[in-house]
Amino acid sequence: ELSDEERIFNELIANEQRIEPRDWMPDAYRKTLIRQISQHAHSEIIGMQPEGNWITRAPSLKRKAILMAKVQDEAGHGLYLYSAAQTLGITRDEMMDQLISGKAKYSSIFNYPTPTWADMGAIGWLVDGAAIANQVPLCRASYGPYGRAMVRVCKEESFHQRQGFEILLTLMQGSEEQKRMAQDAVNRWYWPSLAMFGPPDDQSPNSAQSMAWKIKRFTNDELRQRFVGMLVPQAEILGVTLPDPDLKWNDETGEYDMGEIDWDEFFQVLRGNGPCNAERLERRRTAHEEGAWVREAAAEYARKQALKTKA
Ligand code: FAQ
Repeated sequence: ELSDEERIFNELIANEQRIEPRDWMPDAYRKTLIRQISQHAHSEIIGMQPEGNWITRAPSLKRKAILMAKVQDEAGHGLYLYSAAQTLGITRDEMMDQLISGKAKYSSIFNYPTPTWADMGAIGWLVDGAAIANQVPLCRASYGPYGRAMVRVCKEESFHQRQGFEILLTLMQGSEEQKRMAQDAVNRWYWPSLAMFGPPDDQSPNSAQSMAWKIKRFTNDELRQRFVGMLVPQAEILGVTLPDPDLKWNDETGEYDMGEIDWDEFFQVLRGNGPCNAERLERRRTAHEEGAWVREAAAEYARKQALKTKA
């Protein structure tokens, strides 16, 4: 026998309506949203580091201004998403503790290094491209604050994706050395960007329930497939090669066949053993410690303001 609350919840989901913070929801729904939204927020915040690495070395004032704006957008997305997660009853402090203690997950992709300027192009094109493919359907997520956050985030990611594409296009029209640098960055980011969509469907424990709740609208493999379909014509325009010798159009399935992702590598990165996991966490911890005085000052200011309004 379903309770009235459960019946109302199920009807809202069935009718494509939204669950809002004060609505009743199953504990497991709340938990999975806190998990996904907080991981997503952490990804945005950690995701500032690989590109932050190039702000001081961008090749021109214009490139520097664009890169700074992009990295600031990522901070904004993170804060926006932390706020959405807070509507579910977790505090910012709890999430921050989970992140800096190394307990929380964030996207595997941000544990790879950015040795060259072309990496800024490859991140925008491939990483933001994958983020858009994954997040456009999340604009219809059943939880209101998350879906609405995604609308704005996706608009900004589209700009990010184009700026990355344009960096690569400029390099591909440059010297032989610049072309080599662009191709090398694409070679390094291609496979990790495909892994961003998560494990294959038969190894994705959360997908079925999240789809039933209409948080996720497509499976990991469906979105990955769609992403590859978007990349192929864009790679042709750029003149870069996608580093998958098995990538080939299949007339029967109407999709691209592709090579096998290195899932061992993916799970190693999730366990903390990627090339930059330790560095990313260490940097985040230091930034948190260095920011302590800002939090203290803000709290003190708020305390004094509250006293003033009382007086
Ligand atoms: N990395 O059962 P599933 C960005 C975990 S874009 C690390 O399939 P689910 C923008 C997963 O959490 C990147 N962990 O899980 C940007 C789960 O672990 P748990 C962020 C991963 O949730 C661009 C376990 O594996 N985007 O930041 C990954 O149904 C450029 C089993 O997996 C989002 O977070 C991974 N790649 O599907 C910023 C999008 N994949 O929690 C800066 C929202 C899976 O059970 C620069 N999230 N795992 O311990 C989602 O759409 C979903 O959470 C998926 C995973 C699709 C990522």
